Amino acid sequence: EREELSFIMIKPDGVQRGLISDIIARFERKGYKLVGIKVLVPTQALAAKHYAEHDGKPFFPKLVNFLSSGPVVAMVWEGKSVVKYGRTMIGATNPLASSPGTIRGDYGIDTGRNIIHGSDSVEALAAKHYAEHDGKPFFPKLVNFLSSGPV
Ligand code: YYY
Ligand code: MG
Repeated sequence: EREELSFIMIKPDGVQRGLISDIIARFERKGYKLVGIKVLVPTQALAAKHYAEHDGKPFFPKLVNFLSSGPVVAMVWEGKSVVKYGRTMIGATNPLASSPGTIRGDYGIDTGRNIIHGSDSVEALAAKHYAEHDGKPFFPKLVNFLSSGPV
C-alpha cells in the first residue's frame, strides 16, 4: 500500500548547475522512495498549468518562461509526511531566507532561480493530477477523494 506522495521537480537551473545527483541523494538518504522520474522540457502550456495558482501575479510570465527554458527532472517521492518534510528539505521560497542545510539555502541566491519545486500539500498533487477536470462540478470531490489516503 502506498504512503504519502509528493511531486518534486528539479527546475532548469538545478539541472544546468549539475545538482541532480545531489538532490536525489538527499531524498534517498532521508529514507524516501523514488517511485517515478522523468526528464522533460515543459512546454509553456504545461509550465502555466503547473503554476496556475500564480496566474495573474507579476512574476508569472517570467516564471513560465523560465520553467520551459530547458530540461527539468520531474519526480514522485513516497514516504511518511513527504509533502511537509520535503518542503523542509527544500527550504523557503527565497533562498536567502532558507537555512543552510536546505537545498535552496545551500545552493541558491535568487527567488527566480530557486532550483527545485515541491508540492505544498497532498491536495496540490491531487489537483494537478486531475487538472484536466478542474472546473467540473465533481472536481472538489475528486481531489478530496484522491488526497484522503494512499493511492
Ligand atoms: O512553493 P514555492 O516554490 O516555495 O513558492 P511559490 O510561492 O509557490 O512560488 C512559485 C515560484 O514562483 C517560486 O518557486 C519562485 C517564483 N516566484 C518568483 O519568481 N517571485 C516571487 N515573488 C514569488 C515566487
Ligand atoms: Mg508553491
